[in-house]
Amino acid sequence: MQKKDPPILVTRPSLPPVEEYEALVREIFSTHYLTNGGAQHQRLEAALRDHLGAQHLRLFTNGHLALECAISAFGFDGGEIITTPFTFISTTHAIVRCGLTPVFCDVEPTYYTIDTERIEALITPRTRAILPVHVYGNPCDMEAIDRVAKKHGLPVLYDAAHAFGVTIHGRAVASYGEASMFSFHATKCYHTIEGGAVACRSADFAERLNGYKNFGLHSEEDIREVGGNAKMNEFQAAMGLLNLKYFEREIEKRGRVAARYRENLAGIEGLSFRPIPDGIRQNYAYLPVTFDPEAFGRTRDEVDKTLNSYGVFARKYFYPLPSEAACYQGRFRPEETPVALAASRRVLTLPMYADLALDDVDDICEIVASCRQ
Ligand code: T4K
Repeated sequence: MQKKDPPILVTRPSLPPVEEYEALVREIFSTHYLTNGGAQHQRLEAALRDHLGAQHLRLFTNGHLALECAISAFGFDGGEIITTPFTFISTTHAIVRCGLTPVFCDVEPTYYTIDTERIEALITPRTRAILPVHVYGNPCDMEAIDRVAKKHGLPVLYDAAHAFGVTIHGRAVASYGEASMFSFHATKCYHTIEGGAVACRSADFAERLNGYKNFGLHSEEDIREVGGNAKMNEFQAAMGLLNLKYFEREIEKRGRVAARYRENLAGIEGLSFRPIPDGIRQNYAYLPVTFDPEAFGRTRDEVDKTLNSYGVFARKYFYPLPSEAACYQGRFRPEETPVALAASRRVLTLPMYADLALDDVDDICEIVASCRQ
């Protein structure tokens, strides 16, 4: 097989028709209102609140700052947050940068989401909240998390960066917990170039989010929080409005790509996909494949290198674990979360995007299958 030129990357953002974006940009130009809650921003905030089934929703300039603002809005004065290490470094950094200590709970081996059986043992008088992650768009066991949280009077803040549009038996993920953070980064299945949102239950919490993302300002003379600047601008919001219009088509196309991968790679010993749970409406945000080196005969890293030699660039999301990151050296014990540690060595997220040609998927699968020994 020929080397892919141009190379195939792990993702490629979808874009709306340029004329439609131009039309919205013209509106922005005509008003000279560029940021700080302009017309496009207000439209998008309302549209996403409805789309995500949230009671309240606030937009942000990116998902990471949305997460930091959400943690800040709880008003904790130090303490611990129970979370998982099988996530993008952003989750851990947000907790640390807000002055709290992450306590890592291991993940369960099927979906790599928080192992709800292990949460209770980690709760101490210093625990302030639980921060689970919907990994690759697979939702956590939110009913079980809810039970533990209620029993101990702890709030739950979900990192739903990967879970835009995911529903469980028709119920939106944003309707669980106190709040959920969504990322709208260019690499996500729904994007606003850079961007994010926090969906939340209470109007007071939403009001505090307004403060944290805008210097604590609630009016010119009313400064309530030590807030920063994390506001989404009008050009981002315009992109968001259009991508929302085309979201169903995006999911349909991604679904076809995912189905082709599953079909082509079915039944190969040592290679597995995450099962699709009953009642889940997936968003096909990522295409994670787990390689068991014993049964497959090759390691994940060897498969990755082989793909690279054909011009295909997958990603090792999430390796290294945040608990192993150089900036946290000596602070955490990755070996205490063995399931997450093993997953970080075995999972490769293969190229996944709406316009990935099915012929290219076939080629990628052929390369992967040929690695087996
Ligand atoms: N929590 C979780 C669980 C997350 O996964 C993330 C972000 C966050 C919180 C924080 O949300 P944000 O603050 O980002 O909204 C990417 C994304 O930057 C990041 O959003 C994402 N998770 C993470 C999993 O992946 P990188 O460093 O791997 O991205 P990069 O630049 O290497 O891009 C990946 C591939 O996509 C490359 O092959 C190039 C291609 N690409 C990328 C961009 C930006 C394009 O083709 N076009 C583009 O515009 O982090």
